[in-house]
Amino acid sequence: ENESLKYGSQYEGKRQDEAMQKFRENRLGQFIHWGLYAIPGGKWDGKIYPGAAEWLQSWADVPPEEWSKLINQWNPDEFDAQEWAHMAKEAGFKYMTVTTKHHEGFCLWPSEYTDFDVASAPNKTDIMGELIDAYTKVGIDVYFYYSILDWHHPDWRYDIKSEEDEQAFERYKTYVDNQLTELVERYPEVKGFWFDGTWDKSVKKNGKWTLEIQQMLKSLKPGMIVNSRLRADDHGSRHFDSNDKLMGDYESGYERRLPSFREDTIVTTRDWEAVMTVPENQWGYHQDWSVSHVKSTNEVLEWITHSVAMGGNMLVNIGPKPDGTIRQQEKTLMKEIEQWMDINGEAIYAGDYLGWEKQDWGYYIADQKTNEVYALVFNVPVTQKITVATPEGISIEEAHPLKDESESLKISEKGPNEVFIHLPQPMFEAPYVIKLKVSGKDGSKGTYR
Ligand code: H79
Repeated sequence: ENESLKYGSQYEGKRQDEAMQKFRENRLGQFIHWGLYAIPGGKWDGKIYPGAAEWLQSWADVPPEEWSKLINQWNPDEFDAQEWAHMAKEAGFKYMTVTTKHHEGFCLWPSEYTDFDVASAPNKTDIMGELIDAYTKVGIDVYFYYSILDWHHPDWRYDIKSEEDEQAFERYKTYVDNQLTELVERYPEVKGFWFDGTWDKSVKKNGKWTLEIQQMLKSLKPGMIVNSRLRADDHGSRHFDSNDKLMGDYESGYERRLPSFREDTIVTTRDWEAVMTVPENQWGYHQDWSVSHVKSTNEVLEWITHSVAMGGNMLVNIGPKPDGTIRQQEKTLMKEIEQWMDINGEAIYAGDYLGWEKQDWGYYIADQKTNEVYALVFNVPVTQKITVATPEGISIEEAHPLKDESESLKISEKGPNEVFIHLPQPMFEAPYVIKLKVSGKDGSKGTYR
């Protein structure tokens, strides 16, 4: 029996309006983490901290007064928003989410409500303004990351235990409301918000406020898209309310991890987005990437594919340097994503869960609009053949590699409702994508759904 909640889920099922459909079809996005933390880049007082660079203030126990002096070194003189946007466009990113303010509290736009912002730094460039203009101009949707947790603001509280805490947190709420309104009014092109830093008791005790933020953003701009991480309900239940219903417009709990095909196929019934780092756990710029494994391009492509194959989106993160340039490893990664997406992007954009039995060689992706089916091969069997097992009444008529669609791959019968698709020699250097022509029970093509 469902309990009646005042601040729980607001609607059932997936949003079907145009803005949400666009979000869902974008599938591949770029995440950008930029702030003062890029300046020390994981190093404080001569010591390298292997933890996430944007958390250095916490790892090194730096008092906010000391951390805030970094503002005097904010000098991204090489920053070129158009160059970033161009690179992202070429790589095939359809949307971009950028930190307006991370946990450190530094604001990358000139804010009326604080001096801890770019307007008070040596280089006063309105970073948000330049980015949203440049990205929007090349056709990339822009979303704003905003951390509720704030290590700089004197009124932020982790919990509310006294009258004084309550008053302080009320002031903090007003600060956030003002800044969010300011962001939407200054940058009306913004498509949505990605909230973070909402796990503390203070926020859990303010479920009502998290709903009010969501409603305020939607009234400021109809169609606004807000992630589930913002939300807490009447009892402090997060992402999902006490009746287990999703809050916000899509689930944003998959951070540096992905749902399992065995246990988590429930995700395919809702909208969701995963976010990933290229090193093990570095979002902001860290000067020493040797502190952890750095994912290869093929690994990144597998994370993207895995998400889309389960009906989700993926944000791939970059952490620009303090001077405004992007590190070579990230540029190379984007170039290689571009080379793969140029050929295989049609399998990713508007891709969706297919529901056929998962095979060890890789992933199926269904197209949301065209009824196409793609097989994305990551693990090549020694037999040089992949198994495709179809639901009853569905058969595979043709198989064409996206590399060259005029080529046909041999199909042979393996068993009832099971075929082999014969792969070409030699080994692949990148995930190999095959477009399958499928026929349904009545012999007509594309009727499998
Ligand atoms: O912005 C990036 C990260 O900095 C931020 N989210 C991504 C997108 C992030 N970092 N860590 N987390 C989110 C997860 C939070 C972990 C926590 Fe904790 C565990 C918060 C509370 C328990 C670490 C340990 C911080 C406090 C205790």
